Amino acid sequence: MGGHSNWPEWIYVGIVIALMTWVGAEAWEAERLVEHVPEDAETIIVTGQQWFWTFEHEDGTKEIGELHVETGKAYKFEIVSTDVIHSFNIHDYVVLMDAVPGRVNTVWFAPDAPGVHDIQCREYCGLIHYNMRGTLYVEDPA
Ligand SMILES: [Cu+2]
Repeated sequence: MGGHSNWPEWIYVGIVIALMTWVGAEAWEAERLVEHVPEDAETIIVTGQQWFWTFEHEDGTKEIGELHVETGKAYKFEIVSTDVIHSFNIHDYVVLMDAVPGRVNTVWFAPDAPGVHDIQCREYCGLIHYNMRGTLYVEDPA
């Protein structure tokens, strides 16, 4: 045993472990926030088909090609397809989820300000794919 001390190395190891724990916890929290659908979210069934989107609200109201939602609420999209693979995209709200035949994909969002936004299909799905668009209307509650 020379006069060598290990404590600088142990401090270094401790700092590395603390940093890795912190980065891991941050990533886990971000993941949880993105994945966790709020309890009170309203469900909207989104159906993709060649070449339009249909939206069905919880009360049974259906909209084709346009979707009306309110600020201050959270919405869970249950996304399905009746034919080929589409991809539901609200670019302004960073909503992007595939619509796959035979399964239900979910994604949620909570619009915060009134406005009008584009909805589009992000997966080439046939001849008129380019026209598979819709409009999102975010309105303040009446
Ligand atoms: Cu499509």
